[in-house]
Amino acid sequence: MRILVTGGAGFIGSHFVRHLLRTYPEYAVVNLDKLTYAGNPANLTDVAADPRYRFVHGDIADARLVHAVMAGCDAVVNVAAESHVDRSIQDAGAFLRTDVLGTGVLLEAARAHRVGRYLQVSTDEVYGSIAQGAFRETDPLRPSSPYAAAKAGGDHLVLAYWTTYDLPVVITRASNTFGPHQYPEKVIPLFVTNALDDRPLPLYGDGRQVRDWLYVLDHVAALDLVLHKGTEGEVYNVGGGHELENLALTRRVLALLGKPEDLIRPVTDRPGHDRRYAVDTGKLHALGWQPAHAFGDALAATVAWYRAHEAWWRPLKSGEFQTYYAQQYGRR
Ligand code: NAD
Ligand code: TDX
Repeated sequence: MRILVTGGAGFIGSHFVRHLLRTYPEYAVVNLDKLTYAGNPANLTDVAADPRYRFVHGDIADARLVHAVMAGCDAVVNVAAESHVDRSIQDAGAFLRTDVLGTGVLLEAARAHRVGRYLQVSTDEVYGSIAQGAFRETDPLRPSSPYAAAKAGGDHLVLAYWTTYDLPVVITRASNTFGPHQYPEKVIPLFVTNALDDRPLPLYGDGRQVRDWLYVLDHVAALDLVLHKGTEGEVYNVGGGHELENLALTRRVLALLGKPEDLIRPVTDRPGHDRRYAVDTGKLHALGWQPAHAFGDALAATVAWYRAHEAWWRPLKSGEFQTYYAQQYGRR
């Protein structure tokens, strides 16, 4: 089995590539990644020399390249995306190109090459905010941010290729994911690395927004299960089952680091900020998945990883990141 994984140099993609190579000795994995600011070959140095692994530097929106790379692949897992909500609010262009157009290019190539399975890695953000209860896979999509809208566009295209062409697709919609190798713009790695430097933690609005936290190894186990056992044309929610307000999360991070709570700096809220995400994961549970990592242990392990891997994250917080950070937080 040869699997094309896109975005395999990013956070979730690199964990998924490693998981596939470790779990299935007979599999070959091709990783197509553009190496944007979020793509980092250092995330996969441990598998780089594996003869079953091949890295291709390129763009999923480049149709000619995608057709060449997909030839001979049995399955495609599209993990590649522009993934950060705040950047999509600053400038949505790259989000439309990668998350919508790039998905369309992959689907066309998958159809042409008759791949046996196409997995679209999506997000719970496509449903929008929910005050009570949890979204089911059949609920309408009401994305709030340009990022979420672009991901919803990708999801609609994927399902249209199932309806129109019988392309054997599956979709996962996962909740907020955390763990080692997450780019330090997302809230957990940003707050951990700021706190390690005794810098303020910019908490948006009243800090009472709720996210459902999912450990990255549980997320990739869900991708594995849906890739192999999911029903064609179906969507599967993935949720950690651990809801937490941002303020409570921030306090836990500071406690794990032994840092004072006066590092918390309330700042102007994110425009269109979704109050709460929650997904019903009954369908995936019925397929045989449960989160295997307790939230408290996984958060402690993640904080410890960032503490021990300064050489990984410190270079990422210089250069382009400084410009982004000043634009995002400078006036707040
Ligand atoms: P990330 O930003 O860490 O990684 C994205 C990767 O995609 C990078 O390696 C980047 O170089 C690559 N990429 C971007 N544009 C590309 C293009 N045009 N062509 C080829 N490669 C390109 O993202 P992540 O947090 O690992 O998220 C991965 C996927 O999971 C995304 O589709 C995201 O929507 C989804 N997701 C993420 C979370 C989360 O909490 N991080 C939760 C649910 C779903
Ligand atoms: O500086 C910050 N201050 C703050 O209060 C940042 C970066 C975030 N936050 C808040 C906003 C959210 O309520 O923390 C929460 C989490 O923020 P992010 O880490 O930016 O994640 P979110 O916007 O919830 O989206 C994430 O989960 C779903 C991922 O970035 C998406 O890729 C995924 O689809």
